[in-house]
Amino acid sequence: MSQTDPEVHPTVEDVAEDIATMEIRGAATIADAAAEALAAQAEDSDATDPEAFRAEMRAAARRLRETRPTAVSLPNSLRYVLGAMEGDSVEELRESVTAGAEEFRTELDQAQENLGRIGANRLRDGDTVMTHCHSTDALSCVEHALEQGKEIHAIVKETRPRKQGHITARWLREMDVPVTLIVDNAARRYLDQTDHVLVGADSIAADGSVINKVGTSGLAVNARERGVPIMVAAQTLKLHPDTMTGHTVEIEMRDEREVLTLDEEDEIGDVTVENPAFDVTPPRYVDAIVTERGQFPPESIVTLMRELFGDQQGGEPWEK
Ligand code: RI2
Repeated sequence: MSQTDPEVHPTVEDVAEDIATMEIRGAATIADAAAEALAAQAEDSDATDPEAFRAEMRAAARRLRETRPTAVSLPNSLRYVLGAMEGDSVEELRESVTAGAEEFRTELDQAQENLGRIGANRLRDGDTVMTHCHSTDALSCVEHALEQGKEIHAIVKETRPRKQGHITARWLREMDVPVTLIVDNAARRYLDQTDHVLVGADSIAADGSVINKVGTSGLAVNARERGVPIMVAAQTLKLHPDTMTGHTVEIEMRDEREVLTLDEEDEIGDVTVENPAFDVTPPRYVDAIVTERGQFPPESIVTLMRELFGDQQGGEPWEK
């Protein structure tokens, strides 16, 4: 935060902290929490003039933006809510922000539902999906397949270092889906028993590359070699507008202690630990990107991006 930035609301501070520490995680969930936090900032603001109110909202958005760099759902959410901010008085501005946040959150839920219904059509009765990490968009496809009366089995990768596969296993069990949990290194062996690799995305680039939890690209290469289709469930909130103008997606590097505890390091000796949270799967390893607007071969996702973002240029609303 710069010296001149106004104070942000404690809810914004808490949500930012929870996103950074991954108490709140998953691209869609992060976007939802960020929109809710902006609404809290707007509701409780005691700014007396419109410019002070706008400055507070920008400071809150900046604080949320700086937490994690890779999932574009976060800046897309902030852009949506701040883009809705309009009015001449504090009251008008406040109302426009809270209404924008509510609308965003409703659309997010709706998009996930619609995406799930489309993705479910790719799954046949009796299919086995292999999952990586935990994606609410991916699980929406399974949920809708079950609603269509299909029986689905799941092979769930543990997903080191944070074992987010455990969250997926829990959700699937709540849906009564039979789950086989495997360590990441066993994935290739179990591809023989898999009908679809089903993953989510944190960002999708204009060339159709999929940025998702580290390990996705290796899984996709192995799946392609075994002839198993790779399906990416990603609502359009995951499309990264900056990649249309040549920018690349920053890959978050997380704390080395997620990989190696201090005690473990004491035993091993001094080592360098690298802990990238995400990797990039090139479009040639992806069969379909399933969005709420239909399913797309990765190479054609750019047409949807042009339609959604147009020639969107210039700085972000929180940078003014
Ligand atoms: P949904 C997660 O990142 C995973 O990489 C997951 O595939 C992706 O977000 C999308 O999740 P992290 O926040 O939006 O766990 O589909 O690092 O829930």
